[in-house]
Order: sequence, then C-alpha cells, then structure tokens
Amino acid sequence: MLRLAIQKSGRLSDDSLALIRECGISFASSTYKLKVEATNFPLEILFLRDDDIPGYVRDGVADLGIVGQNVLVEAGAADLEIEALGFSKCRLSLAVPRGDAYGSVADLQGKNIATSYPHILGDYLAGHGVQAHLHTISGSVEIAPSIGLAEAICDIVSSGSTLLGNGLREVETIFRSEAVLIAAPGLSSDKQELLDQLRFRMQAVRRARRSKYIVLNAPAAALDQVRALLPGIKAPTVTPLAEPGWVSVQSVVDEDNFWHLTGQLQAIGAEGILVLGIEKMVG
Ligand code: PRT
Ligand code: ZN
Repeated sequence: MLRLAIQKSGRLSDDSLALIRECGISFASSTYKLKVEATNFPLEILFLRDDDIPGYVRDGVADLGIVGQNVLVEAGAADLEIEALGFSKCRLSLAVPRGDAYGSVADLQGKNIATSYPHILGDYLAGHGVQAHLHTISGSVEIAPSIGLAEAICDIVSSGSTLLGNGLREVETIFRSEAVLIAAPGLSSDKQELLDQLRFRMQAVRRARRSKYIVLNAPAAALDQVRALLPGIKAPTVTPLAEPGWVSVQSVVDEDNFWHLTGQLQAIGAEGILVLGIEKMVG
C-alpha cells in the first residue's frame, strides 16, 4: 500500500484529485475525512496542509506527496522531487510600489522586504551580493509596503492582478514553480514497484493532455506536404476516400503547436479538419 499526501483544500487540491482520478484510481470523496483508501489501486490518500507535506514525506509518514516546488524548495526538500506535474504554475517575484524607482536588485541593499519565502529569497539575494532585512510573514504579504512594514515584497504571482490591485510592480522573477510529485527516500521494493506503475499512468495522462488527435481530408497530391506537417507518433495513418484523388489522414499533434498547424494544413488544401481530445496515451 502506498500513501500519498495531497493538499486538503487550496489551489492544488482539485488538480491533484483530478490527476489521481485520470490515472484510473477511484476513491470515495468526502470533505471531512483526512484519509481515504482507493478502491482499485493499493493507495491511501492523506489530506494535509501543503506546508506539512514535505516533512511528512521526508519522515516516511507518507510515501509520496504532491506539492508546489515553491513550498518544497523553501522547506529545503528539493531532493525529494521525482516528477514535475505541469499544473499550478506560478512564479515567486520581487515587487515594489509602482511609483518607486527600481533599476536592479542592487537597489534593495539595506531595504526591508516582506515575504513568506525567506530561504529562497535569502539565497537569491546572497547570490547577487545584496544584504536586506527580511520580514517573514505568512500571509497578506502584498499589503506590507502600504502599512509601512517593508519597501518591497517577494511573493507568489500568477496573473499579476493581486500586485496590480495593491499598487505594486513586479521587478524580478526569482523562482518558477509548478506542482511536483515527491517521494520518500529509500522506499521498499514493493512500494517502488507501485510507484513505477503510478508514474507510468501519470505520464500517460500528461502526454494525453498535451496532445490532440487530428483527422482531416486532403488531396492525394498534397500528401507529402501533409506528411511533413504531421509526423504523428510513427507516421500518420492514411486511407483513401471514396472520392478519387482524396485521402483521409489521422495523426497525433502537439497542443502547443495546434493553431499554427491547422492554418498550414488549410493552406495546402486540407478540409474537414476534426480535432479530438485523447484520454490516455500509452507507449
Ligand atoms: O492551507 P494550505 O497551507 O494548504 O494552503 P496555502 O494557502 O498555503 O496555499 P494555496 O492553496 O494558496 O496555494 C498552494 C500552491 O499553489 C502554492 O504553494 C503555489 O505552488 C501554487 N499557486 C499557484 C499559488 C498561486 N498560483 C497563487 N496565485 N499560490 C498562491 N497564489 C496567491 C499568491 O500568494 C498571491 O496572494 O495568489 C495571489 C497572486 O495571484 P495573482 O493571480 O493575483 O497573481
Ligand atoms: Zn500552505
């Protein structure tokens, strides 16, 4: 039995649960329970505060955890990371009041900076030869300048609207973060085997999320150009259509490149382009 710790309620919770479910693992959901056992995989899920997850995994109370890299690195536990999961992307940035002059990080020399990330920020400033006074606070960091606690802040930014709403300007990104899977050091071989199965499923889910299945009709004369645009996993599937001179082509494409690609396909005469989501992608 593997024990996986995830955030009980917060920004990581829904995506963590969705990932586990998309791996085909079922469990009863309850808002009150602190742990739940999966019904079709030897997995127990613990629901915790995100800040507690690295410690539980380090101590082996949980075998695995899902947590933001910001929390992991701040806890000095970066060595536990085994896989990036691609969600809850954000950045840790320095910000100053909008009207204040700022040229470079050297301008923060001797200043007061409020943050919940004193270790990551301390390392960054030391790396730039800057000495500042760090005020560690656990929340509402963005109001620190307006109440006179600090001249700058260092906090998590996603859309930037919180900074904007508090009259602050982002001046340096010091760390980029996403959710990661972490594992306790020295798992037993039984647990390691289950972890390998789980990671295999997680990777299949992630590949599928990044990919789309595309089906289109193209003039047979343009097939070489279509092939060049659609490499597929090995090669596209090509079948003749009832109408002479036309073929149907099926392939897998990368989501990132998708709009650009469909434009190019249309330009060489492709028609009836269908795009379908992929549920899992294995092998
Ligand atoms: O209760 P618990 O301790 O478990 O949760 P928490 O309140 O400490 O964490 P939570 O749920 O807020 O965030 C969990 C994780 O989500 C963080 O550790 C990050 O890895 C990740 N994440 C992604 C974020 C954001 N985006 C984010 N925008 N964490 C916090 N924010 C906050 C930020 O602190 C700031 O107040 O949102 C505000 C900025 O957002 P924008 O969009 O206005 O820029
Ligand atoms: Zn937290």
